[in-house]
Amino acid sequence: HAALPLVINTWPFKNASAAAWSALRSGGSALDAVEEGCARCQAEQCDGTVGYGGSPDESGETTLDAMIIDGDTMQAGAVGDLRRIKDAIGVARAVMEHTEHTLLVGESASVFAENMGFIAEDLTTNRSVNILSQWLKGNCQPNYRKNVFPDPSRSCGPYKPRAAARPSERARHATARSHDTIGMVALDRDGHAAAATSTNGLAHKVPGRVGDSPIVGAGAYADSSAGGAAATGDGDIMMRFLPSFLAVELMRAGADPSAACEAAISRIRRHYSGFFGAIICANTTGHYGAACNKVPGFSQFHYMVSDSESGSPLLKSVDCI
Ligand code: SD4
Repeated sequence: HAALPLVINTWPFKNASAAAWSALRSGGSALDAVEEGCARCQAEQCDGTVGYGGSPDESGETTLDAMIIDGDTMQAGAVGDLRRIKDAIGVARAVMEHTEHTLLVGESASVFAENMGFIAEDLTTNRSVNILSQWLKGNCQPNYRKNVFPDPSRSCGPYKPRAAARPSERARHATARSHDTIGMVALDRDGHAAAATSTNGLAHKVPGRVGDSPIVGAGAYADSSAGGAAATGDGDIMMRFLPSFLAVELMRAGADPSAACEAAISRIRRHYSGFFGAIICANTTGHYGAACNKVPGFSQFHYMVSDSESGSPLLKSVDCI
């Protein structure tokens, strides 16, 4: 199925695939394509897990992580814990193009964005207020503090430190499974690669938490001499293994994309058999693949591909290993 140009992205985010595809077809670079694809998801609030108004942290604020990498020049830009700015992928690209840095975080990233002309606005919506208030009421999912125990006077909400107790890993994964991130890889007609991610992370995260998505080699990676990859899932675990970097390096060494994706998942599984996660991979000849870790409630992963054979976004799925 080698048919360049090609766009591949995590989850069934069809309009994002279409946006990236039309950027490529109208002569845009792979870099433009992944930015436009992620921007579409941010504007549409894909699954409530990309863009504003989703996954409020413990304090109720939605904060964004995003990254973009150019596999030709190996330039990259990223933002973590970005506040009050909707277009996280646009800010990531501005970091790449207008600074010598790779990653800006938190309030300072927002100030940078405002200085670059991005509009500051509240990212809260009725939906995110509702998610927070359900959580505070006790109709909640676990939070992300280790070695802590809920205030006994309420069954959830902000947690009090207490020694030697921790939320179960199982509960943590059940929460993570409802969260998706857009991760996208594009290859132009000549096999030039780019990758990008955009997410609002995990609901009820500890304020300041930054996931895998804006970390080069973790959330995504691209190198035009080998290919690209992007990951989704429990970023706190996945970022310890640089799965996107690993998959690209395995493709460089000759692995086919499916095998490279599976190996990246297997590496994490050696330590965290119950982790929630998936990865997509494409090599410079336009072959692609995906893999996911099979856990209760997650046995198949859906992703989108647009290539010159299909000419439009196609929904693909892979059985988890
Ligand atoms: C994160 N990796 O912030 C993201 C969330 C995600 O499917 O992809 N969930 O950890």
